[in-house]
Amino acid sequence: MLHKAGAGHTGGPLGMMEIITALYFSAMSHDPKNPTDPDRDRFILANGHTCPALYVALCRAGYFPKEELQHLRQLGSPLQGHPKLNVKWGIEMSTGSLGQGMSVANGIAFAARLDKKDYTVYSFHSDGEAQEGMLWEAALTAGHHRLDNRIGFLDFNGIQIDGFNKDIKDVSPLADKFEAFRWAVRNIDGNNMAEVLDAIDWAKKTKGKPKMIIATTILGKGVSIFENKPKYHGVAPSDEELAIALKELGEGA
Ligand SMILES: Cc1ncc(C[n+]2csc(CCOP(=O)(O)OP(=O)(O)O)c2C)c(N)n1
Repeated sequence: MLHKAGAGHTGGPLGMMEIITALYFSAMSHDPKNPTDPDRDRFILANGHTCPALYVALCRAGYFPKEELQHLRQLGSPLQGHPKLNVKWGIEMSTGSLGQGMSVANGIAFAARLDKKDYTVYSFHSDGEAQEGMLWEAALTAGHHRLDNRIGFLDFNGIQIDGFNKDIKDVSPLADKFEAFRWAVRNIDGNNMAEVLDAIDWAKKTKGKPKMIIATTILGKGVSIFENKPKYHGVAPSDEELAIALKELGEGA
């Protein structure tokens, strides 16, 4: 998909596939045949640039046909380079401006409380995004209001657009920060499916607070030439790189 588009973000999506898979194929209550169900769980991809991960999950779940993936980033396609609100295709919010997703997720969680609905609002964030002040304002709001219908993930791959997070503006220690903002926090290896599933189970059972799962992941996971390399934050694979990637991912070159 990214190779065809000739542009886009390769590394982040590869590193978050275990979490996205666990959410859409195990944890979340959703039905592609009834996408506007008022009782569905919601998912907000705050680091919207990683949307190829979301698009493949939504496609595989049955929200839209596979051919549509070939139109990534083309004018007129619903699958833009950053998510565009389209509930029928499972896209719950336009995102990409880093920092805003936490507020959006809180708003939906407040709506659930007012409507006396018991759906869960999941949000997904990144370490680069955690440099945005707005994220912390919203984290404070969720903690203060004990929004326990909120489950967040923070993808700590240590890389952002210009290099390594620790060199640019270190967001550590994240667990201490969220705990200080009255969230329940769990640290996991986000590329270990058993740990991901166990953490979601923990988050669903933990009441009285919003929950944040801080997931250490590897940018570009599964493809040796991409892994942990800041360059692959935001470039699409070349012909040669695509062949290597597909081979290593077991899809055949
Ligand atoms: C408010 C805002 N400022 C700047 C950007 C440009 N931008 C896009 S991705 C990115 C880096 C984000 O870091 P992270 O999500 O940790 O990167 P990844 O893990 O995907 O490499 C930046 C600064 C943006 N999308 N929104």
